[in-house]
Amino acid sequence: MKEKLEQIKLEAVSMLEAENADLEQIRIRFLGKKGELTSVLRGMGALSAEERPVIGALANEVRQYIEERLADAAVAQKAKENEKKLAKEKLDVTLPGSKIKIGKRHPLSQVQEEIENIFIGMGFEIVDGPEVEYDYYNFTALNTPENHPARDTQDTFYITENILLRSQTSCVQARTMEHKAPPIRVISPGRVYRSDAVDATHSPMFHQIEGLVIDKGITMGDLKGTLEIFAKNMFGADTKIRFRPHHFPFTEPSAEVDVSCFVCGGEGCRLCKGEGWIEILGAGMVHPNVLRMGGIDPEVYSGFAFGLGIERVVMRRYNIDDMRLLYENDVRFLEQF
Ligand code: 2U9
Repeated sequence: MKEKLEQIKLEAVSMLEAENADLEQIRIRFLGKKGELTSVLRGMGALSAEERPVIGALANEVRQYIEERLADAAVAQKAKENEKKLAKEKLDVTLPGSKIKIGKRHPLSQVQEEIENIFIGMGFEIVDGPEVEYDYYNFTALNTPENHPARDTQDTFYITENILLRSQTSCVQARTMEHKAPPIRVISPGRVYRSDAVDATHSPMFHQIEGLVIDKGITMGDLKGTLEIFAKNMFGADTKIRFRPHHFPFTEPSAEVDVSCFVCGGEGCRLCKGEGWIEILGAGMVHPNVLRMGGIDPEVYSGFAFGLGIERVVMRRYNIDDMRLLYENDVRFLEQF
């Protein structure tokens, strides 16, 4: 029996040393209920009283030995597995990385933000409103008569008889007057829609920024001063502005506002077509009817308003001769700005 136990021990060791040994199978074969060691212990009844404790002790020793070697083998196998896994997951940090293309903001967004920052610097707040608007806020509240050509379905996109796509952002300011008491100092940037065919200078959707200031004692001098500061910040410290009389239903008096050409400084060049001036803005003193409809007493308060098309500024500044380029999203064009 002693020899049998030694044989079991040797056999177990040799199996454990084999590559990829199946440890569970070895455990069952030698230590399991029907295993070889168990069957030796069962046969101990046939031994003499002197032999029994000797063989019993040896059997326990062999069992303990096999158990320990099984545990060692399990640790070794796990370590080998981990090593293999790590080798597989090894990262070559010296490999060149794949270049990430970083985009940038669209020139329309860049210029819009630049204009916003100039007015924020002068204490203006940015206000936002719906692009789908009632004709009341787009026209009526802005003193636009029922028969005005801008109300024509040829010029404005109507959704129903009294709901439309806003044709100017002035409606946001008309709404502001209703819920905010003066002093009011706001600008409203955003998309506007007009029923125009697409060509080099027209698009049925474009971007505007309009401004509104209402307080006691506001004069045309405040309007001129504000727009002059804007023009100098936007186009350069030497920029001058010029007002030409015009007509808008929502302002009286109204003016078109030119800035001195930022390429030639007023001498006359290709950009300003020899004029020395570039038309950029529309402006005027808020019509008393507009104040009244906004719930503001024109006997107490006065105000000025102005508006500009962002596309026009971008096109002039970067000498872009076709507006469609701004909407095509061709990266070769956009990455230049
Ligand atoms: C209220 C009262 C008056 C906003 C104004 C203009 C003049 C103007 C155009 C310039 C080019 C729009 O993009 S464009 O076609 N805008 O000339 N806008 S005064 O007047 C207002 C606004 C709100 C309550």
